[in-house]
Parts: sequence; structure tokens; C-alpha cells
Amino acid sequence: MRAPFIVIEGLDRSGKTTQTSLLHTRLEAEGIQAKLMKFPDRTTVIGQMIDSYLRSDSELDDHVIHLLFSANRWELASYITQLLEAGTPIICDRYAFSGIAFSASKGIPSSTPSPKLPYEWCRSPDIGLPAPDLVLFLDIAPERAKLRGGYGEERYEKEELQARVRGIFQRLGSEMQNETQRPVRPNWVTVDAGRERKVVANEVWSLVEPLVINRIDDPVAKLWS
Ligand code: 2DT
Repeated sequence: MRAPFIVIEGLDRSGKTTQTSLLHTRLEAEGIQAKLMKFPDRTTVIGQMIDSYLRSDSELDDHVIHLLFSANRWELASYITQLLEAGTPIICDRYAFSGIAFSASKGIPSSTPSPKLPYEWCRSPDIGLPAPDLVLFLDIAPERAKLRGGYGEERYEKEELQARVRGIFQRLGSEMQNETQRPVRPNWVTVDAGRERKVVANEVWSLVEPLVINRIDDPVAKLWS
């Protein structure tokens, strides 16, 4: 038996970071010590390069930044597995799904007929990472998200891009639901994040609680392999 690996994904302004921290607090209140993680992890050397890129302090080729985001996950891959095997649940704010959704959104629609980075190419470097047991996709229409106070200053915080990112998240979710083999299929649940914070938090808790209570029988699976 081991602890579950739970990933929370979502668009900017979906309340993802708030929900991740509410979930962490609720677990603590229940006496469960979970590890909160976040990607990109801006504290590592690779993370600092990513941070500088996101703030537009540096320019990098699209392929390079994509691989750095993935490398930033690989830096922590064995630590993730160790924690789960030692019985510590992980709640993770963004993971490989953000990696694909944001990179594969670049360059569409535009004058170029195809995306700059094809979907399959974007998925490759993350194949074999520790697979989450549950992915909660906090879904909100970008027009609605924008009403929550506007996007921030960082590179990807633009409504048009967010709409494309949402489309790729939806594709990832439906592909994952259609796969039949358990080891490659994290359970993907779309949560309507347009609702009141408390309502969303309760739904998130109802999905997470059984996993932390019952724990997981299978060893940590490898993502998409
Ligand atoms: P935060 O606002 O959550 O710090 O994210 N991103 C994230 C990618 O493009 N690829 C990735 O692999 C990950 C994890 C999403 C900062 C931005 O980084 C994007 C928003």
C-alpha cells in the first residue's frame, strides 16, 4: 500500500492555487500530512530559468522551454515516488498536462497551418514520469475567468491563449478517459470551477478523501508508458 498522487490542473483564474491550498489545509485538519508540490518548481536551477522566461526577462526557443519544464519535473520524479511509497500523499499544483497544453497551444491559430510544437512531440519528454492517481481539472470558460479580476502579467496570461489551452486540456482528458489500461490511465475528473469556492472545495474533497483513506494498492505507475 502507498499514498495517492493527486494533481490539480486548470486555467489561470480557475481557483487552482486556492483549491490546492484549501485541500492541503483540509487534509491537515483530518490529521493527514500531505506534501504540497507545484510545477514549475521555480526554486531549482532549471526552475530559475523557467521563472525568468515566464517573466519575459529572457527569451528561449519554444522547444527549449518545453524541455526545461519537463526536466523540472524529472528533477523531482524519484522524490515523488519515494514520498508516495513512504506513505505521504502528494497534492500537486500543475504537472505534465499543463506542459502539453501550454506548449502545444503555441502558434495556433496563426499564419502557420500547424502548431509550432506538435501535441505528440510535447507529450514525449514526460512519458515515464510518476503517473498521478487522480487528475482534477478545474474547468472555467476563459471569458468567465477574466471576470474574476483579469489575468496577470506573465507570458501566458492572455485570454486567447487560455482558450486554446483549455481545448488541449479537454483533449487530454478525453484521451485519458478512453484509455483502458489502468497503469497508463490516471483518473481524470473535470470539476466545474465556475462555482462558488466552497462548493468546488467540497467536490474536490469528495473525490480526494476516498483515495487518502483507502490508499493505493498498485505501485506508482509510469505516465503514458
Ligand atoms: P503558474 O502560474 O502555475 O506558476 O504557472 N506551464 C506550466 C507550462 O507552460 N508548462 C509546464 O510544464 C507547466 C508546469 C503554465 C506558470 C505558467 O507556466 C505554464 C502557466
